[in-house]
Amino acid sequence: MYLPALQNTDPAIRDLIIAEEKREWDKMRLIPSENYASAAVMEATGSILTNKYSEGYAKKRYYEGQQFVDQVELLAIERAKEAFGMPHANVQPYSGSPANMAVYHAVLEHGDTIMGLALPHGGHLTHGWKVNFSGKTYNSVPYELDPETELLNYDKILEQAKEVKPKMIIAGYTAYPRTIDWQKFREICDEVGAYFHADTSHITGLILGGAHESPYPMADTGITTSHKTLRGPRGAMILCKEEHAEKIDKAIMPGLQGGPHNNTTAAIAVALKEASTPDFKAYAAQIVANAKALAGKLNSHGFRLVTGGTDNHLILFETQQSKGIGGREAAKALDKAGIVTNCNTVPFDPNPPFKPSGVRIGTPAVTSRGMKEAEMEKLGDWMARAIDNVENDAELSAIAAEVKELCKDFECPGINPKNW
Ligand code: DSN
Repeated sequence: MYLPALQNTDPAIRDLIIAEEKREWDKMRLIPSENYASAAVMEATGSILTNKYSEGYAKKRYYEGQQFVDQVELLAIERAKEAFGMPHANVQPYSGSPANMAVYHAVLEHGDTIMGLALPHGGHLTHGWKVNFSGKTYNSVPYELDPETELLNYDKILEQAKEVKPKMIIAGYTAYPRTIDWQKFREICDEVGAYFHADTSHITGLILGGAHESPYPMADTGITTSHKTLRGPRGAMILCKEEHAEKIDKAIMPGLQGGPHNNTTAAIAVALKEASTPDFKAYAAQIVANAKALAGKLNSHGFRLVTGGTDNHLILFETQQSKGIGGREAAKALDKAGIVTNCNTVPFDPNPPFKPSGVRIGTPAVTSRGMKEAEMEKLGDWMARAIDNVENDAELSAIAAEVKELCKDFECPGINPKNW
């Protein structure tokens, strides 16, 4: 019997977990922020470390009984410092949003001017979007992508920064398919006297695997979630220069959070260990190779790709003008066809975020299953077929059956179908 204690206590939840495991096994998961955590990461996440309260930091806790939890946290910190090459790491943030909040709280005053990429252009909510705390607490003056190329225009960002004199510039995105020139951001920040804050959440796995340049040690501060390309648990880390360390630690605890989630901290340590292996390097390179192959295939089917392609794990493609199908409609049809994506605005989208013109996809999860370029070719064909048949449920079900058949040959880390 699989999950026997749950079967005894709460069979409804057990059934839903197994149903989700089957969904994750049977479908091509292309949401670029999702992945498969390894069995080792899952064991740490599900461990008894969840039982312990540890407000404070190693050797300076408020409660007793920290003999082992201190070691877990110190190990995670050491691995984070070494992986990113930064002098200070805080591994306690519950996720990316509180991590960003803590950094702003530590180095900014309320009302200070910040510049992050506008949300509809691929920025994150917490990079100064108006409905978010970051846009309400700080004077957010977002930068945008170049209307011609849909790329970051570093000259324009510098021009804007000289005009608005931000205290912080934020780089790192959720829907930008190209590499980021961190050195350019360092130079812009130096020229206007701003802090350079990097949010590498989406691309941390690529950075640690050598498939994207690192913003460190150039950035003053940085955050990353731990569950995207990094493939760890749902959590986050903050990296920073020594001069910000004390303020950032205080901003997390007691400023924003109580006890850290020690089971997550342990799983972050495991993920960082996994990320230091040659296998992880190969995985990072394959993510990019797969994204390029899939992008090429979609392009050949007549989809307009934002920026014309990809250099990382992510592809943003336009469906409204390319095919006369809205992004949401396309994403729903793809889901019925066993291909899980999310609808997304494209830069300068004439349509609102709830009815955007594009679809965002990424290759981290399918790459974790061992899929390669040949599978991406098939995937691109299925996607085009599904979007050509958004109202044809029989055709979408037929594609889903083909997808499921292919998925049978590719194991999902952390899931064992023999358990069912
Ligand atoms: N929700 C994440 C993403 O999908 O990119 C960002 O926080």
